[in-house]
Order: sequence, then structure tokens, then C-alpha cells
Amino acid sequence: MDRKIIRNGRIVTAIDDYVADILIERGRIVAIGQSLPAADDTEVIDAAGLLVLPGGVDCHTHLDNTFGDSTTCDSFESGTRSAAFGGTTTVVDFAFQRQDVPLPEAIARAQEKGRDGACVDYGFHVIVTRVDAQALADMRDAIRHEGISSFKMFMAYPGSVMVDDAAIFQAMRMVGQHGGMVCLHAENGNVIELLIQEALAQGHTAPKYHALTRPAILEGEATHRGIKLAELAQAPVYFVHLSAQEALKHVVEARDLGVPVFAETCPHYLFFDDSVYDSEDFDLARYVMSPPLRSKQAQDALWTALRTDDLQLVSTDHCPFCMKEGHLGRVRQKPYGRDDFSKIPNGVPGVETRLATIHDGGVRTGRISLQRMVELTSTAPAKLFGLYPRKGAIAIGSDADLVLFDPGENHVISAQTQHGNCDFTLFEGREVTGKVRQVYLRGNRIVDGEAWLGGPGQGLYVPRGESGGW
Ligand code: DUC
Ligand code: ZN
Ligand code: ZN
Repeated sequence: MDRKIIRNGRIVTAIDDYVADILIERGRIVAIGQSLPAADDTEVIDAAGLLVLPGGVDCHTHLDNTFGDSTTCDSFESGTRSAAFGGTTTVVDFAFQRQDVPLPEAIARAQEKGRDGACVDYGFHVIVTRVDAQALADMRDAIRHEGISSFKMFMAYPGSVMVDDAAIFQAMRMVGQHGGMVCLHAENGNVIELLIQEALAQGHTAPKYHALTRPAILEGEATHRGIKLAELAQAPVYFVHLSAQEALKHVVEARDLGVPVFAETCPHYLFFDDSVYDSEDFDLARYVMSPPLRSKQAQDALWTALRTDDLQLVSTDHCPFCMKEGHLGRVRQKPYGRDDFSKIPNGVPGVETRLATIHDGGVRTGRISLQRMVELTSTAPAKLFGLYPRKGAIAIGSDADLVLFDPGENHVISAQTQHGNCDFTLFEGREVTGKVRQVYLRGNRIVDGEAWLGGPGQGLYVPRGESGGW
């Protein structure tokens, strides 16, 4: 039998911090204790001096996702390999219902990609762009039969994926009754579109105008509207990639009143601010994501909110597009918008850098505790999106998804040494303290230092329970 003991590691979960051994059998944790006996066939891994963390759960990735004319440069294989090296053992990606792709077919297509390529375990949200009676029935069936309990809807990108308030309300009302949750991209798309057209008409084509045409107040307005729709629908709501104080204040206010409102932020909002948008240089296309980077003051507010549980998750919104056209054969990447900022594909990579950057910028600096880091990057996403306690925990019966993390090891982040397809990282050249040493997926060692021991097809689809009930 496949049996392993991880010996003498410092086990850190969302609530614990102690030194012990973990016995793994058939991919699950079966015992935790001191000086656990090892049978002859047991592989013993010495974890002394290392943190043993539950594998990261990243509930916001875009692998092989197409937006408009552009497709993200990471496949399921490259993106999940990159995730593994960053200490993430479960991702929740997206299936895409479009005008011509009904929801069940969208799920089937996504499942196929995952089956062929995934190197870590995975689930899906469904992006919903059309709401009618059939779509509502399909959403209910997805929750009941497919293990998909969350649905992303866009309040931005009119003419493409944006849906109106009535559609959002209808979806919330339906999925809320069946243990599901709507995840909102909250920006006022119609006003943004007007600002974009005005900017272009004035000849403003550089990437910095992406940020200037998506002001924080429009994220605040949409967030407030989304909360009111959820209250009326009596359903939970989740805000993806929250970046602005104007949005945060509405989330805080609603949560204080006991309304089931949840929100994530992303590492790029925690480490970069809008002072980068200081020139007309096209190189700033690397900072084109939606929402855009906000003020330094907003960044401080996000860190505080992570500590006080006003924000519940750090997800990556890993949505990589290359800076160089043609890199690894990928086309219509960032340079697609060289003459028109509105055509620059929106998104940045981040799936590999989440744990190390949050450890370095959050724990080492004293902004959050180690346990809170684990909660934000593993336990809370697992609980909120129906994966707990199979994922997000170090507990008897949980999947043995484990990360051995050296909290004292320094390394310099570089795209060159990362394991995905993207040709840049916003963190290029940044020295951080804390490094993933080994990663176990259901008891299988898939990362060992710089060695890749995993492979495509090793990741399993994980049907999820209810979302938003936590
Ligand atoms: N929103 C996302 O969540 N990801 C990529 C693009 C976007 O606008
Ligand atoms: Zn979005
Ligand atoms: Zn996204």
C-alpha cells in the first residue's frame, strides 16, 4: 500500500500551529500524532524545520479561457503545473456559457480540458452570459448533478459578456434557493464604455487609459448594486477581484448587518498601485487587468480588510496574456492592443506567486498571521466554494494535499524560472522570503525542489457541495 509519514513538520492550519507527524494512506490523511510508528513499507519524509500547510485552493483562475479575441496563454497543463509549484493543489476555473454554447455543453467542454490537462485537482464555476428559463434550469441542475455551485456574471463589458440587473437578480434567486452563489465582476460597464469611447475619440490609445477609464467609483457603484440585488433575492453574493475602497465599504457595511456578502482580493492589488500608470509607454500593458490597480491608500485598506475578515479570500485571477506576441505560439496577446488600449487583453499571471508573496508581504511584515495566510489561501476558499473538508484542511479523512514550505528561504521571483507559459510576472526581480519545497497531491509528491514529478491527467475533478453557506 502507498503509505507515507511526513515527520516532525510544523503543521499550520487556519486554527492550529504545532509540530507532529502526518500518516498518509491511499491519498488521505489517516493519522496525526507524535512519533507515529512507520511500517517497513512506509516512506518517511523529514519535514523538521518546515511548515506543513494544507494545499492552496485558488478559486479564480483562467486556464485556456477565451475573452473576446484573445485566449489566455496557459493551458490546463501549464497553468496547473505552475499552480503546483506555487503551493496550490486545487484550482476552480471557468466553464463559459455563451450565446451559442448552452450551459451543459460549456460544462462538458471545460471538463474535457481538465481531464486531459490538469496536474492538480480542479473544479469549475460557470460564466453565465444569458439568462432564460432554460439557463435557470441548467444552473439548478449544475448544482444538483455536476458539483458546480457558483456562477460568475459580469456587470462590465457591454456587448460581450455583460448581463443586466434583472438577469443577475433572476440567477441569484434561483441559485440561492439551491445552495449556489453568484460571483460578480462589479464594475459599471455602460459608463466605462462611454469613458473608453471618449478617451479613444481624443486620441488616447496608450495602456494607462485603461486605468483612467475604469475609476474606483464605478466599482463601488456596481458593488453596492450587486449587494442590493442579492439582498432582494435573499441569496449570498461573492465579489471577485475587489480592488477599491469604494467597493470595500459596501461589503463591510453589508457584512456588519449580517448580509451574506463575501469578497476576494488578488495579490496584484496588494503589491502594486496606480502610480505605475505614469507614462504613455506600451510596456504598461502588463498592468492592464480589470479592475485596474488602485491607490496606495486602497492597498493599505485591502490589507487591513484581510486581517479583519472584511475580505475573506486571496485568489489570483490568474489570467495570463504574454507581453510578446507569438511567445510559445500564442497570438492576440498584450500587443493586440498596441494602437488601442481597449483591445489589450485584460489580465495578469499570478497562480505561482500567491503563497510566497502573501507570506513575504503579509506574514513576514506582520500584517497577517500565518494561520490567517492559510485561511485566506486554502481553508476559506474551500469552505466558501463547497470543497471543505476534503480540501483546505489538515485533518483525518482529508485529501493529503500538503505543502512543505520553508519560511526562511529567500528567492528571487522571475518569469524565467516559473513553470507556466507566461513570459512575464509583475513580481519580476522581487526577492521574497519563504519558498515551497515540496508539494503532495493526494499523497503523491508532485513538486520536489525544482523537480517536477507531476503530470497532466493526474488532477481529478472535484465535484463541489454548496457555495456561500459558510
Ligand atoms: N475579469 C476577470 O475576473 N478575469 C479576467 C478579466 C476580467 O475582467
Ligand atoms: Zn472579472
Ligand atoms: Zn478572472
